[in-house]
Amino acid sequence: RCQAVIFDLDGVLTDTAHTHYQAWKRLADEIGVPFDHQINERLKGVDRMSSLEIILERSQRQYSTAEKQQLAARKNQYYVSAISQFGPDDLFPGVAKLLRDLRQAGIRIGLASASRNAPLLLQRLGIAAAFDHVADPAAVAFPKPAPDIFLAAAQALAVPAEACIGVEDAVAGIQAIKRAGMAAIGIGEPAQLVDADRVLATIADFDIHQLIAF
Ligand code: B16
Ligand code: MG
Repeated sequence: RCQAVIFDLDGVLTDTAHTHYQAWKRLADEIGVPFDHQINERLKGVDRMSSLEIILERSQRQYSTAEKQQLAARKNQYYVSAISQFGPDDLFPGVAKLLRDLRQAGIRIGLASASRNAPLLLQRLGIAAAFDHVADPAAVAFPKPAPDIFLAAAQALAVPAEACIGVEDAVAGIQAIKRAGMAAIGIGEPAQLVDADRVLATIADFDIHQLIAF
């Protein structure tokens, strides 16, 4: 029986999947590298430097480690300035109620985002206090699709993995949840998120009574 729900952030609680896309797109345009929504699918849930490596696969030239760090920092500036404008209205519909309902039902609530900007974003969205634990992506050995960040969240919540539900919009994230031994709810397209135990079109479709018995 479910004792904890561990959420991904970008693309699950708010539409930052698109904000990340716009920041990468601006950088890619500036350095003349082709980048589109199809390549962007591979970036979802993937950490910042690995995302840059995927984008640079199509680059005509080689970049040094120092140059790559500068490119990643530039993208992050674009991203941070965009999310600084975010507020509670940028939560996907149904998120605030879902977090309240879970708390009322005694379910522990965790966050397993790959984003180093997650604490800032939770503050801007006004939901920082709703989480019993926010896992630190800098503190885990391996990023998604490794299970580490979901396992770290479960451990901090003191809930066994098999009693956790993970919620993700990314292929890499669903893999991480399954490897952690948790039930996986996908948000998005069933054709894309084939390894999920169930796929919902949006987070507003999350029916807590149906899913707690999962
Ligand atoms: P940052 P999630 C992930 O967040 C995003 O999906 C991914 O596109 C992004 O590259 C990654 O965070 C790192 O973000 O550059 O802010 O550290 O989906 O795991 O919440
Ligand atoms: Mg995501």
